[in-house]
Amino acid sequence: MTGDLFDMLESPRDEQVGPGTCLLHGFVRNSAAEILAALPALLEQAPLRRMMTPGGQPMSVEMSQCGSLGWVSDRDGYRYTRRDPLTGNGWPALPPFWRELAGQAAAAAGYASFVPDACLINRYAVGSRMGLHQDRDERDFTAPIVSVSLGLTAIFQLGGAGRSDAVQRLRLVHGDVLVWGGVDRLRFHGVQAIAPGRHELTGEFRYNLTFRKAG
Ligand SMILES: O=C(O)CCC(=O)C(=O)O
Ligand SMILES: [Mn+2]
Repeated sequence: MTGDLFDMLESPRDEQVGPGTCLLHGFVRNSAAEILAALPALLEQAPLRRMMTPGGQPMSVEMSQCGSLGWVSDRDGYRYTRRDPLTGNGWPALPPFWRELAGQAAAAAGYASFVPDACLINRYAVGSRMGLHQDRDERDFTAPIVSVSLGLTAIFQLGGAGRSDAVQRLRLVHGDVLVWGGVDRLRFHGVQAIAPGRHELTGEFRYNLTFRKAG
């Protein structure tokens, strides 16, 4: 059996997990090392930090941003800004090949012409989690969210239109890309506490990149 055929049999196909939600198994697995290699320079310009919730609690996940807009949370609420409040500088530019990969993933999920202007970089240590929320600080909900998983595995909770709707649990492994948009664009979602483990490329962390059209 050739390696390619073996890979095809081993990799599950793209999974339509909701009317507007597609799980692209392993979509960036072969580009993962290259994606991760771009991180240190970005994080040097805009360091990871635990932002405050509007209620004054530090978030569990460490975050940074790149693109012309970056998402910020503090006592004044959630919003996109052109400058990093930590450094006063503009956010680092979105690496062109990240933008291209995000566009390709969106197209594979049925969303043509996706051009993100913001990318949230989330770093989850073991035990970090993200509570159920909607991504609703973007100006235009016609563009999808493209979410790339790297490193340790996550259990992603995909809820419904209401906070207390039942959640579906999706296992997101290194290289998976989850895309949600259309009628699913405002579904609640979150990430369960990351289980202990070690990944050869990311050590004891999970990285998640979410690409958005924010402005
Ligand atoms: O880490 C994930 O898979 C999801 C992250 C997320 O929902 C967000 O950054 O808004
Ligand atoms: Mn989100």
